[in-house]
Amino acid sequence: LDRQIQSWIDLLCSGDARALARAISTVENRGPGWVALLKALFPHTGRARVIGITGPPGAGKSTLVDRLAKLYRKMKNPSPSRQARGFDGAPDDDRYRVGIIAVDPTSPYTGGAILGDRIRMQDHFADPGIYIRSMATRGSLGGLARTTADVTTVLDAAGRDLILIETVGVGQDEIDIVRLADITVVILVPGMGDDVQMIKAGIMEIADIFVINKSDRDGAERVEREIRALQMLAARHDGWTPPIVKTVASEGRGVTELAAAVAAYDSYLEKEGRALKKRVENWQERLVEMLRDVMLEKARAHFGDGSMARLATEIAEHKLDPYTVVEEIAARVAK
Ligand SMILES: Nc1nc2c(ncn2[C@@H]2O[C@H](COP(=O)(O)OP(=O)(O)OP(=O)(O)O)[C@@H](O)[C@H]2O)c(=O)[nH]1
Ligand SMILES: [Mg+2]
Repeated sequence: LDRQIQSWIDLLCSGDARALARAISTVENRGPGWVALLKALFPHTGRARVIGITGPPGAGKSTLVDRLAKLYRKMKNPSPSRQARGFDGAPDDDRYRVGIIAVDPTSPYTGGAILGDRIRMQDHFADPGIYIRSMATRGSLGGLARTTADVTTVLDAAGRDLILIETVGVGQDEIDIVRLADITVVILVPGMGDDVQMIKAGIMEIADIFVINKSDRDGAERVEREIRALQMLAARHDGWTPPIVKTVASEGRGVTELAAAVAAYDSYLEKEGRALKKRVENWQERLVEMLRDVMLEKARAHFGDGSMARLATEIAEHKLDPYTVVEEIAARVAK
């Protein structure tokens, strides 16, 4: 099995798209050997920049991600991680290679592989330098945020220099997902009304860059003023003031400016070890989650799902107290 995994990984690291797809499926479905695979892949990771892109439904996230990916494909990567290794037969190996994870997507991309079997046959005409994966599985086995993190690991190992993660910015899952990003872009649009309240609540504080998309519509200035007002109220601890970039994604306007803002934040991160610090914070949270998963799984294996229900019944009927139950389960799992 070890040798099998090794040759699989060699294929994957050389940029083979089929090996990549298989690895992602294995990780996503928690299929046989998924932990062994991630363990083996981890040493090959840490090079990719992960960019989280979030915002309300229909804000133009997919359109913008698509434009951004195509722009990066035209840009020379100053430090290509796998020089001249022949990437899927693509001659432009010195360009950025992009991976896109679309979480719960509703609209398709045109850049690389496209969502859904219906249009998957277009793969042949697409740029192998853009790999797109959709994750539409709510309540996925590992939890959406953790699965997304693991898929990011796979893409990183596969030599994707930039990984763009699109999520609809609504729930805790989405906030967790953008937390695993190095750079978080929050997209707003004019005329959101009450949505701004939602944005204020959680998303506001995670934005490294703001985008006002659909700036061809009335009200872009007003959104900009609102963001500035909120920024005055709550300055970031690290001293970074998130820039505001106006875009019209459907026409490709402002995309170069967005890439410049990303680059600016990237160099800011590189200073004073900020990137590392952020990753330490991310890992601290992820470690706790991973531990919780493993412990829970052990507890479940020990008792079986049915006995959890039985214990719950006995607690509800006050025949048992929950504190003792948890103590006993923990003691058994620890053995
Ligand atoms: N007027 C205008 N329309 C845009 C702009 N950007 C995107 N759109 C349109 O807005 C619609 C939604 O765009 P998507 O890119 O699918 O938006 P999304 O945020 O990915 O949507 P969900 O994934 O469903 O949340 C599409 O019809 C786009 O063509 C823009 O800058 N101006
Ligand atoms: Mg979308």
